[in-house]
This record gives sequence, structure tokens and C-alpha cells, in this order.
Amino acid sequence: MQLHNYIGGQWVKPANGRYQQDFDPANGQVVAEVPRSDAEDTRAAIKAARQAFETWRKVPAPKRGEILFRVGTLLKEHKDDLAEYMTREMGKVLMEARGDVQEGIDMAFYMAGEGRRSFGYTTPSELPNKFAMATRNPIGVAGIITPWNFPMAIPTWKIFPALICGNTVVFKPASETPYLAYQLVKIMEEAGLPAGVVNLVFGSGSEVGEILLNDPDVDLISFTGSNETGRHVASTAGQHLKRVSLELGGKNAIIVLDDANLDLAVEGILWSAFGTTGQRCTACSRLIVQEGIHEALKTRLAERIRSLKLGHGLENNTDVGPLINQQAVEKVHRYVEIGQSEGAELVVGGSPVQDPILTDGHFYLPTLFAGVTAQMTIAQEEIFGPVLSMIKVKDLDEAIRVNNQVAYGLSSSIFTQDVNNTFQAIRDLATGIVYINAGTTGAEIHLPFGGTRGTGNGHREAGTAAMDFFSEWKAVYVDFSGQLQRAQIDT
Ligand code: UN1
Repeated sequence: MQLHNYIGGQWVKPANGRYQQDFDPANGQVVAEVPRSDAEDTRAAIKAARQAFETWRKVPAPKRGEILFRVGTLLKEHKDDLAEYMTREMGKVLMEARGDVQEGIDMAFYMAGEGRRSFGYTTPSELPNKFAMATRNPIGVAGIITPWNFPMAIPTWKIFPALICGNTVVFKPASETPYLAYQLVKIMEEAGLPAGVVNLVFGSGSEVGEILLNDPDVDLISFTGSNETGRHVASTAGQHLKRVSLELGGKNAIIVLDDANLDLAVEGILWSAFGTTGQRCTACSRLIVQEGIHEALKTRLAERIRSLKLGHGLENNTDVGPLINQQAVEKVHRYVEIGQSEGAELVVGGSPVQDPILTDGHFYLPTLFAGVTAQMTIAQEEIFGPVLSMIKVKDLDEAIRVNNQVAYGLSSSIFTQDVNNTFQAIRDLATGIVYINAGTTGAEIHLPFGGTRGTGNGHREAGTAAMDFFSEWKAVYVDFSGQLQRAQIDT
């Protein structure tokens, strides 16, 4: 199927007539033909969004919410189809694809409700007969740049709060997941979103993204992706004084203390490290284990990892799907080689899959390293694949130190049954998300999502925190005294 851009409420071909193909990473089959748009289409989309902003910002927020409610209902109706398309397009197993769509549904209903809240506040004035309040206000045109690993969740975390706050959107989805972006925008159109409020432009970061960063008519940029690109986004958009929200990488760890429930820890580790083939920002790539339980955990994990079944995500018994593309396989393998050359012990995995049935896909064996030290490259850099590194520690203090000694700070987790350890961990783990007795993934949409240090630039997505990014405050003073009252002077 050939996809089109969506600009000003019309499905249109790219002005330059160029297309590229979108592939199923599990078997190389073509999923869709996608525009390779450039500056011309992007500028047209920005113009449409700018025009629509003047009307959309005045639509009462509860009415904007009603449209989002319809979007949520439609997403729910199409959940099965959307999940199947997602598995075909980016490889995650069907159950997880359903979860990804569910995040979009949840966000639609949550933000629909925000249409009737969007709370500001009133506060007493320092002067008599004067009223003071602060209200949330739309900002303008939001450039939304999203990755392929959560093709429904991440765009909806950004687009729905942008819309409920009264902004309009130009959406540039990842080149690897255009079909899901197309489906999402189709649903928004069907739900009755007015023309120009959301515009969709397919194309590369260098041709489409760059225009969003530089065009003065785009007021804010919300980006999820790599740390390197995030720095470029922030510095480019920053020169134009745009507001920028970044969600970048992670190097998330699970800590397992001697007193942990080992059965539970094993389940949490497998799910966090190998779910989505390790391709989540929140995926666990470091396992920080207290020495007393280390050997037992290593043996159990090795056994379970060996039995994980790789395959197409649409097959019932598949545990782990493919990586997104061949570059990802090569990148993961490079890290595995670095791990070995730095002296880590390869316990399981460590190579692309040889199975002839899977050779057309981008499969890599789930991999476990032990004997890793906190400073090794595989314990410091984001791999974004199914590679887990075990680091042995003496006690909780050392575990927390190791956890915090990386350039990222998205998610962390601890398995312990001791209440004192628990609260110390909650206080001292320097990440934006902390889990107790659960793995590092599974954020819910009504809580703030994001991280410290190199994971971002201090903003949070989801929950009411998203409203803080997509709106700006207006302080309003109403003087009903009938005379000039000078603040700070007429005391
Ligand atoms: C991401 O990988 O960027 O908490 C998002 C989780 C999911 C979202 C992950 N709810 O793993």
C-alpha cells in the first residue's frame, strides 16, 4: 500500500514524488511504500498547523476532549488490527504490540478528561479588591518527532496532550514505522479532528525533522530518540528559543539483593531485559546482584534465557522477536565483541541467530554476560538489544552507587523484601522511575515518564506533567477597586 502525507486535512503525495519501502523486520517483506518528503511538504504542513491554531486554540477544551474521547473509542475498536500491523512493521510480539496500543487508548481517555480539568489556580492578591489567577494556555505549533520502538504509545503521549492544551501538530514519525503513524492519523481524522490540527509528514530527520527544528512557525519540539540526535535537536531548536522536550536513552538496572524473592526476580529480569527484544528506553541492560545470590541467579537465568523462543511476533509461541534492522544486529554484535575483549564472561547467546527459518529477519540471540564491572563499555553505553550484563556487588550501598554511575537516569528497580532497603533505594536511586519488586519496564500513562541526567532535559511526559510542557502559564490580575493600586508601592 502506498501512503500519503496528511496536510491541512488532505491526503497528499509528496511534492518531490519520491517514495521508499517499509519492511517487516522478521522476514523482509514489504509493508508499505512511504513518501520521502522534504522541505516543501514540511513547510506546507507547518503552514496548515499555524492556520488551524487560530481556531483550535479557541475550541473549548472539553470539546477538544470529546474528540479525543472518540479517538480513544476508535483505537479500542481497532486494537487487534493495529497490534497486528505493529508486529508486522517493527517486530515486537503481538501481546506487547497490544500493550503498546493500549497505552494509546489509555492516553486518549486520560487526556480527554483533562479537557474538563486543565486546572489553573487562583490566589489572593496582595491588594484589596483585586483578583489573581493563573491559567494554562496553548503555545502554538508542536513538532512531534517519534521513534519506532513504541509506534502507538509514544506518538499518542505527545500528540494527545499537545491537542488537549490547544496546540496544533506536525507529526514526523520514525521512518521504520510509517504505517502505524498513518493508522493513528486516519483514526484522528475519523474522530472529527478539524483540518490542519494534526498534520503528518513522512520523511527523514535530515529532510523533515531539520525543518521542524528551524522553522520559526514551530514553537515547540517533543522528541524521543537517541542521545546524540537529542543533543542536536536541543541545540538547533534552542537557537530559535523553542521549547524542547527530550526523552533519550537509558542504561537501566535491576538490583537483586540476597533477601529477594528469586523466582519473582527471574521473571522480572527476563521480561525487562528481553521483552521488545531489549529495544525499550526502559529495558534492563544491567543486573546488579548481591554476592550471596549471584551464582544461583546466574544459573537460573542462563537456563531460562536458553529456552526463550525466537520467531515472528505473530506466532503464538514466540518469546522474542527480531531487532528492527540489520544495522541494529551489527551494533548489538559490536557491543558483544567489545564485552568479550574487555574481559566479560559470555554466559549465553552472543551471536546473530543461525536458524535457516529466521535468516530473512534480523534476529539476535538473547545474551547474558557475567563478571562485568561497572565501568566496562557494555555496562555504560546503551545497546538497545537483548544483552544483559551481570555486575556483582557487596551490599546495597555499592549497588546504588553502581546504579547511579551511568550517563543516563530513566528507570531502575530493586528486588528485596526488606522495608529499610526499599525506602533507602527509593530515596537514593537517581532515576526518573523506580520500581520495587518489578522490572524496569511498565510505566503507566498517568504518572510522569522521563529521566535524569543524559536521559533528557528535565521535562516529563504523560500524566499532568505532560500538560506542563504543552501549555504555558498566564498570570491574570483583575482589579475591581476602581482606582489605581500600585503593587509593592501602595502597601
Ligand atoms: C520507551 O521505551 O520509550 O514503561 C517507552 C515502558 C513502556 C514505555 C516505554 N510503558 O516500558
